[in-house]
Amino acid sequence: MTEKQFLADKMRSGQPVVTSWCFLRSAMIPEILARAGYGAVTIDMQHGMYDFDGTVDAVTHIALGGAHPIVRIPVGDNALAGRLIDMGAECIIAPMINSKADAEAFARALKYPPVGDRSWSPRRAVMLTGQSNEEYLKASNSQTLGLAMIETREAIDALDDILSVPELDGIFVGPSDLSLSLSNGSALDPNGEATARACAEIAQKALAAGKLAGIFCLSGEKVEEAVSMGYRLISHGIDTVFIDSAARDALGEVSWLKDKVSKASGTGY
Ligand code: 3PY
Ligand code: MG
Repeated sequence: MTEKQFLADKMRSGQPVVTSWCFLRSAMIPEILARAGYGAVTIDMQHGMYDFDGTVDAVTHIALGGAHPIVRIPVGDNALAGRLIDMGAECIIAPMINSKADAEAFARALKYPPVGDRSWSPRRAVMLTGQSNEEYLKASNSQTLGLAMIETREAIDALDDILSVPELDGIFVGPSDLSLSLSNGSALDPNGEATARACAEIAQKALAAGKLAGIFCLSGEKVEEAVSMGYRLISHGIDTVFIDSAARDALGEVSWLKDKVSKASGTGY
C-alpha cells in the first residue's frame, strides 16, 4: 500500500495544491468539489455560514471525496483551531495575524509538546488518518499545518518577526483585506499592481525563512502568477460563485428566459 500523502508532504515537496473555498453550510458541496478534482477544500468559518458541527461533517466528507480538508477559523479562535485539528482538518488558516504574539499563540495551539501546547485527544483525526495513537503523536506536528494570514499593513511590518516563530508552518495571504489595508480603506483591489507587488514580497520572505506560502486567488491567471511567486497552496473557486454562474448558464439556455437572467450578483469575494 502506498503511504498516505498529507497536504504538508505535498506542499513541502514543492507541489502546488489548489483548494476550492466553501461558505455554504453543507457537507455535500465540499465533497462534490473534492470529487471534481480539487486537491483540497477549505471550509470558511470566518466569513462563511459554518458552525462547528457543520464543519466537522464537511471535513469528513472532504476526506471521503479524496481531498485534503482545510478550515479557516474566525479571528483569534485558537481553541477552535485545536478542536478542528482533532476533528481531522489537515490545515488551519488563521485570519488577521498581525504580530509575533498572534502567530505564536496560534501556532502553539496546533503542536504537541515540546513544540507547542496542544492538548491530547485526536479521536476523529486518528480515524481519518488510519494511524494508531502512537503513530499520530509522532507524526502530527509535521503532518498538520498552521498557516497565519498576512492581510494587513501591520502584518507586513511585523512579517520578519512572524516568520521567526519556529512553531509556525507558513503564511497565507488574503489579497482583499491586504488591498483594503494598504490603501487605508479606500480601495478593494485584490488583483491590483500594488497588491501583487506585496504578494511577491511576502512569498519571497516566507520562502527565505523556510516557511510554506499560500494565497487566496480570484482568477486562473492569478493562480499561475502565485505559483511562479512560490506559493504552494492556492485557493481558486468559491461554492457560491459556482452555483450562481451555473444557475445563470442554465437559465440562459432557455430561449425565452435568456434576457431575464439577473445581472446582479452577491456571490463574488
Ligand atoms: C482576503 O482576501 O482578505 C481573504 O481573507 C481571502 O480569503
Ligand atoms: Mg481576509
